[in-house]
Amino acid sequence: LILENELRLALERKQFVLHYQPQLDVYSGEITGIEALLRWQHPQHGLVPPDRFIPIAEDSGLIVPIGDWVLRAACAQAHAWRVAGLLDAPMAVNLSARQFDQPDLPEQIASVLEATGLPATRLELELTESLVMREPERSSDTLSRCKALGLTIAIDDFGTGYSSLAYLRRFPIDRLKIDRSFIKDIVDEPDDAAIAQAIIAMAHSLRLNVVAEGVESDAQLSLLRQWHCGIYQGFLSSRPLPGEALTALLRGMK
Ligand code: G
Ligand code: G
Ligand code: MN
Ligand code: NA
Repeated sequence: LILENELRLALERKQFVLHYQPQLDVYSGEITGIEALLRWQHPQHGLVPPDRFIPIAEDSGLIVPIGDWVLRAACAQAHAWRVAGLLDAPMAVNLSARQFDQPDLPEQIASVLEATGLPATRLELELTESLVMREPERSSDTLSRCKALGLTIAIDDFGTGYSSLAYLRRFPIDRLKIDRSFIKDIVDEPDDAAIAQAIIAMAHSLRLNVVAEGVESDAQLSLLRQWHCGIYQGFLSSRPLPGEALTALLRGMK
């Protein structure tokens, strides 16, 4: 059982870490982006995954200072890879509802970008479909203010919420991330293949780019290529890795 107070201490004691998962071009294999994923390095329990503590962080409001730490750490890492000449692709950060609802979110982000030196064009925000659909008008306004800074906006876990793509398209968004649950069985289940293919085609016709999540096999990747899904992410290419491990990988690619 994780208590709110433990989370507060974890933040004070700097026990949060980010792992990073590459996003790749389906054709060239080139790294086109990185997603930052939060973990808690617990002194007794080891590495705790976010599902175990983010709900508590959200309920308690602690997700706001934790999220601020995530944003700073991810931007600082992206800037470090840029100046080292290792990677110049955008860093994607997941935002929770509480963070998204902060009235001064765009100003907070602008100040993190300024402090870390990362250009706004190298930061992407991932927001789930259900998050932005809670209050569509308000979301649209917040997203416009973020876009005005130069950020990229991705809709995460796409397909699991209740929005229609046409409705969502009225938001100033750049890309869709097709939820892993739709990608999982595309090789064996014709219905899943049809759904994935339809999402990709519709996204293209609305000029959104598409990322397939949770790609684990070459057979899945080959279908995604066939369907012109531009970008993929998943264990096939890499698990989320600690910063140092990804730095080593990027050095090895030079
Ligand atoms: O990395 P993993 O597959 O365990 O992530 C599980 C869930 O936690 C995903 O839904 C992911 O979006 C979410 N998550 C990971 N890192 C963060 C973060 O920094 N902030 C928020 N709000 N959610 C995150
Ligand atoms: O909800 P979000 O898309 O942010 O969650 C990303 C989560 O998916 C992370 O926790 C990450 O560890 C996990 N993940 C990434 N790639 C794969 C994969 O290929 N297979 C599985 N099972 N999980 C993955
Ligand atoms: Mn995500
Ligand atoms: Na997702």
